[in-house]
Amino acid sequence: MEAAAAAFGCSQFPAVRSSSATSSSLFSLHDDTYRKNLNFKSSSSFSVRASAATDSVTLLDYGAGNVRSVRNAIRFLGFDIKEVQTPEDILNANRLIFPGVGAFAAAMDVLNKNGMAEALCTYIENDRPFLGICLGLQLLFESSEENGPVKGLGLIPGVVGRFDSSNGFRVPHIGWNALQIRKDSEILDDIGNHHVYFVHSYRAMPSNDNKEWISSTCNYGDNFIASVRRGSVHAVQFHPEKSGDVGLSVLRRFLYPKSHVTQKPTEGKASKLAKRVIACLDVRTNDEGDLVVTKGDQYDVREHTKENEVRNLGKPVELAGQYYKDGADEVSFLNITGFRDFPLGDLPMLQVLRFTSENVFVPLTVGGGIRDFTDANGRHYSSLEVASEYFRSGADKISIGSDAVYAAEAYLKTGVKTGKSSLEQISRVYGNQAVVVSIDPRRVYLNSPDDVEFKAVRVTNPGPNGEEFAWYQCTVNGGREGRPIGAYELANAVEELGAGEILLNCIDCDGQGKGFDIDLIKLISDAVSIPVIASSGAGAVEHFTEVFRKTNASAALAAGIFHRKEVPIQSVKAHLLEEGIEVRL
Ligand code: 1PR
Repeated sequence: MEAAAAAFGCSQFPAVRSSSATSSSLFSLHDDTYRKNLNFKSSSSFSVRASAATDSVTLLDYGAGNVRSVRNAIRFLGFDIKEVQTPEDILNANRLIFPGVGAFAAAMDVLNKNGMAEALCTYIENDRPFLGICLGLQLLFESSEENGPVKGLGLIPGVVGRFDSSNGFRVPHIGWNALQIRKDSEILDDIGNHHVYFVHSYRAMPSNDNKEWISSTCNYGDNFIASVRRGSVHAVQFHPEKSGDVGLSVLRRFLYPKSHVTQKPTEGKASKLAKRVIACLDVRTNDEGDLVVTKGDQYDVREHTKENEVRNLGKPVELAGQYYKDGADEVSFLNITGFRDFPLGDLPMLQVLRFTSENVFVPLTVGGGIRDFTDANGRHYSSLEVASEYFRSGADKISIGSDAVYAAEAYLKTGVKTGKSSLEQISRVYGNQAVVVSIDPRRVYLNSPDDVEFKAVRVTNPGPNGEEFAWYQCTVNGGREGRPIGAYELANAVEELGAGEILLNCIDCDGQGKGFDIDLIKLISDAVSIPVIASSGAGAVEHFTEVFRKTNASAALAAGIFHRKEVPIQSVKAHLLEEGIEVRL
């Protein structure tokens, strides 16, 4: 099953397999115990629930995936969820939501085996209210090339194929892109001017045979099908449950057809893939045992006082909720002591994810401590189990730091992909779009690029002794240990090993507020064909413009300026917009 679901480039959020070791029973303590320790404020502090539940919606979760975000969004909108247990539950549904997760072949296999494929076809052919999401759209087509060809439900003419990365477009297609509305689609009314969140490597293409179905397209190199509609049957390639207010409004229109539409999305003007602005929360336990958001200077997170306490900049769940409200396109949590603590022993971090994902409807990434681990009792946990628990708790992507460095070093030494590293395993099972590699390099100045075996660049600002070159040495364990590998070599290796995105930090710039390391970001974003997130050093709105103008970064991440409330996310976006850089509003 895991192998079958090996969703390379699969177009969906991570599929989560059950695992006895990480079953939720392992974490049976009640949420309330942790709300207190996390200083968690009730969700009502940053969300307004829709009117009380008047109805239920039937959810087709065929057991291969993590549909926690869809569940959270449905509940947030005031609906109860009925689970599909049998094909009859599909036929008896009032409204059916099908959030496809995992790989096309694995999904079809499950649907065919348990009789649900036939029930789905009957339900849809009878024009019953249906909303397919992501793979839930692709499965309606005749077939897919994903690990295939594999036959789909065959309701819509066409073949689902992979994006072509040869024309310079990064694959997976990750981020907020604009829709071109092709026909009246009820659930998409008014959102043509807005960005919605996509994450996929496969897509269906418009043709004469399927044109009657198409309600919107999206441009990413080619025009692909972003949504279809016929009568009461809708399906979308993007993720409404991760598309903020605009996405919630799509779900609301499906759940409350024609009436009860209380909220229109705000004004916007979208035309292509937007540059993302990401808020990052470095999280750790302070000396009093509370989980706090901290932020260091060049990775030193302790105050320079007599007490030398961990800098406390706020509460993780509250800050994440605030950044969502402020317009962050994604929120990242980095468990910065994860390298020495066992993350599955770190229940508060998992609870942070659970509570955050109930109210934050943009992608959540979590990193820190993702590796194989043997506890004091000799019980072995694989990195897959660690990642699985993060996904199950609400993460959409996981981020690997130290362990990816070791994997890349081994790969470059032997030239052999063992398939055993955490990066390879998680990517194989969950798809590369779910795996970020976080790089923590330190600049090392050189007089000549020939002084080192790693890729060096001519630096914009010479070093302290007039050095004109530098290489970027990767580190592990929160910057504590330098490794014999450069950021350039690491980035290329981890792309080959299955990373879907790179989070590119720079220890020298971290917390300095003097701007991103443009030389480094240009080097890496030109070297790989997966998206690169520029991180470290943002101190003013102009720094974001600079990084997007001068490099091929797909996103820019900041921490300190947001936590210290020096520059709000809205100001960053307003400035980017003024400078002609497309962002999601
Ligand atoms: O090695 O897999 O356990 O992952 C550990 C993760 O924790 C890595 O992603 C690593 O970057 C992060 N980390 C470890 N120690 C620290 C530390 O600060 N002492 N945080 C740390 C690194 C990186 C950023 C930061 C930006 C933006 N933080 O994402 O938030 O540099 O900051 P700025 O805008 O204030 O300049 P593993």
